[in-house]
Amino acid sequence: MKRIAWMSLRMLGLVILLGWVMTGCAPGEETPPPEEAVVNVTAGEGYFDPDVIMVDQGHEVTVFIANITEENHTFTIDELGIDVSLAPGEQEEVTFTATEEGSFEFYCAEPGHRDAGMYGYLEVGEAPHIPDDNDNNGVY
Ligand SMILES: [Cu+2]
Repeated sequence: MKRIAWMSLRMLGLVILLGWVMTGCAPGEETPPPEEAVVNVTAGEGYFDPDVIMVDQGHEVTVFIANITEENHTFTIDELGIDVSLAPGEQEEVTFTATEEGSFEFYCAEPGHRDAGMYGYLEVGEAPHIPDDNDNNGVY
């Protein structure tokens, strides 16, 4: 009895695995879910680190922004409608899909901060453009 249960459990596993492999490889079917890129950005006194973020087009990008200063900052990308406010010491995250190729400036919208150096660029490249973005969180 126990042996039968064990066998059927293994069969079930095999069926699930087979189904997964088949749906994963079937050509011409629905497109796979977007790949994800996670990026950590520090908002410092007069800078963002990193100041260049590279991701592949079509990827779902999550940016964690940590404000390590005593001031308010924002993480703003006009073209993508992103405008995240960060209180002193606060951490926020924003998720978006990089649908368009191109170079998008991100900056801090607090008066004078952009001029002081709080800006950088999100570079959305033609996929696949980074061989393995898991090694470095998509950041170069
Ligand atoms: Cu700022």
